[in-house]
Amino acid sequence: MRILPSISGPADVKKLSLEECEQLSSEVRQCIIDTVSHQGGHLASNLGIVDLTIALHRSFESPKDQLIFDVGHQVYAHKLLTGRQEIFKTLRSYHGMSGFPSREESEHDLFDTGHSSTSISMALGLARARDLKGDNHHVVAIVGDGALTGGECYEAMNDAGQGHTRLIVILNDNEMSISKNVGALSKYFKNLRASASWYGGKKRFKARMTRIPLVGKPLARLSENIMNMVKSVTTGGELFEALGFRYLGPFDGKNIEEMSRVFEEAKAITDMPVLIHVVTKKGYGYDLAECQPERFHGTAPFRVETGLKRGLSGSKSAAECAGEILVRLASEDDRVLAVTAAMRSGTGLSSFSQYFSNRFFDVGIAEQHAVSLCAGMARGGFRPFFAVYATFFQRAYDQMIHDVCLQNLPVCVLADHAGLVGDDGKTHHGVFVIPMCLSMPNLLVLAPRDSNEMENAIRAVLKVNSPSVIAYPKERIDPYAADVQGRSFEIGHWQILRDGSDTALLAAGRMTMHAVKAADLLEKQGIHTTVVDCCSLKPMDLYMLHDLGTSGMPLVTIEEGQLEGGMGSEIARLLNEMKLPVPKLMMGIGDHFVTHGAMSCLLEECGLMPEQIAARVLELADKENRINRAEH
Ligand SMILES: Cc1ncc(C[n+]2csc(CCOP(=O)(O)OP(=O)(O)O)c2C)c(N)n1
Repeated sequence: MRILPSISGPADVKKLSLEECEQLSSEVRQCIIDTVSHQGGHLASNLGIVDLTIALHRSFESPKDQLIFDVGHQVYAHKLLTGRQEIFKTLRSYHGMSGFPSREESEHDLFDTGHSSTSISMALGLARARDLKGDNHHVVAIVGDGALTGGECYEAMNDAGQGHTRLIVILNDNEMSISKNVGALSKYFKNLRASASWYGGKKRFKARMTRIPLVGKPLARLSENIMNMVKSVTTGGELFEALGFRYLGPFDGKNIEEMSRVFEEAKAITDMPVLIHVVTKKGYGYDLAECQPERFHGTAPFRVETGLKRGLSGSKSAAECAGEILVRLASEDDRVLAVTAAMRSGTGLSSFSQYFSNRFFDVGIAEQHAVSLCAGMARGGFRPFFAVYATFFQRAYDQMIHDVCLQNLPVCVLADHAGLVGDDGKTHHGVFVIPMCLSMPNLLVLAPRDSNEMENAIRAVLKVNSPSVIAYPKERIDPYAADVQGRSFEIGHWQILRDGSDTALLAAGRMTMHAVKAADLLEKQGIHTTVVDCCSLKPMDLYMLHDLGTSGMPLVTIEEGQLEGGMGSEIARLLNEMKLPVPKLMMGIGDHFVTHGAMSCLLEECGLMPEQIAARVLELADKENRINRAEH
């Protein structure tokens, strides 16, 4: 009999025997494999944490006890055990279940998260709130060894340690971030893990000694004392102890019984925070994911038997194009360096890291550090390129202003996944990057429409001595999105892709091609449209903007980002300064967070599909005509 269907909440998990928990564990894993193979999602991390999640729900009383999963990409088992089995099949689809914790979905999810290394701070906040109110529940942060490369974790531990706050942190150590984990700490965790096999060896040795008649027991005691002395010099959680935590571990993350026992032990420690080190295996239970945890960290739908992706992969992603361009540039210019914050393959830097291993730096999940590091490298005479998803670049807002722009250093941020990203949803859309950057003095902000223009933009910033951000989308991009006559990419210059006299559409990045498609639709309705690629968002092309402003055509701006403080707002501000009419229509994303789902659904929800753009321009043209007729 299957157990999973009978689990409607954590209370049902508590009723199970150990053997039943083990059966539940394989059923949960199977359900995750089946669902992710159809829906796509984070597979390897979720398979690795199943037993730990079951142990958590056996020992703690969620939602009274508060569980906070760092990042939140590994909560599939948690979702399945907290009453969400029915909707699990809709994982990551439009109007379906989120791939991350979601307050809207369940009282067992305390925060909507997707960015790394915040869980210990949030847990400490909850623990302090509990103590101030005189409540008595447990607060538990579950954080990966990758997430623990993020500095905020240490800010939080430093703070928790000083206050002796009662708090449980579980380190879910699978030796992996998305790729192999990096940094000195990953070596430290390796030593701690080595002590796990040491523990196992010690247990087996002691058991064997004890079986020797008469002298066995005293000998076992003596040898244990000696072993403990050796251990205290070689291993232990000194780092965490120095931060004021009690360190327990490492423990086997597949052993539900042992974890349950340790959790009970941790619950009884009330005078200080506790860190429990649990060793898990990414991809556990699905051979292909165990062997290729990086490939299966986040995956598109795939065939379970072969692991191959369903559907054709088509042309290159924008990230892959950027990576190839950087390889070309690095072979021409020794000053070119590449930096990633734990996203080597995601940002297309795998080849670069192989060809130029001494000019490639993976700093861990540390975007703030990455930006300041680039500032230092640029100050030292190099040309660092920091490739980062736009949403994670938000982390480094101040470093970008203070360490890069204020110093006017030639650091280039390749802001990948700019605009909407689809299935990952609200925590991952790169829709704030343009508004964030437009206000930074000295910064060049560029949004090329295709990979050819991307190369031109990257080459252009290498020729100047300024900080820059080059934003491009997640999706695959064409080498030549539009057949353009005339000049190609130049900083501070826009390009006219269609020349019409009725309306002018101003767009950048991916939206440029939506504007071209909308113009083609409008042409069929007899409306002749000018389409301007505003590829240089800062500085803007003031001459062309002036010409457009004086042309008498109604202007329409189209952007795949927040309207507040975005491209359209800036164009309106500049036109207003020129005392010219501001745009008649500004299309983009309003003052809200956009949900998850297929890209086409999200673009449609935001009114940014070519047909929708054309329809709104038609409406505008009708309105303008009526006004003109009334005036004459
Ligand atoms: C600030 C930030 N940067 C980058 C990422 C992308 N990211 C998602 S999961 C992950 C690796 C996390 O590793 P770990 O915490 O060890 O969890 P695991 O997947 O190994 O279980 C990264 C880099 C992110 N979510 N947030």
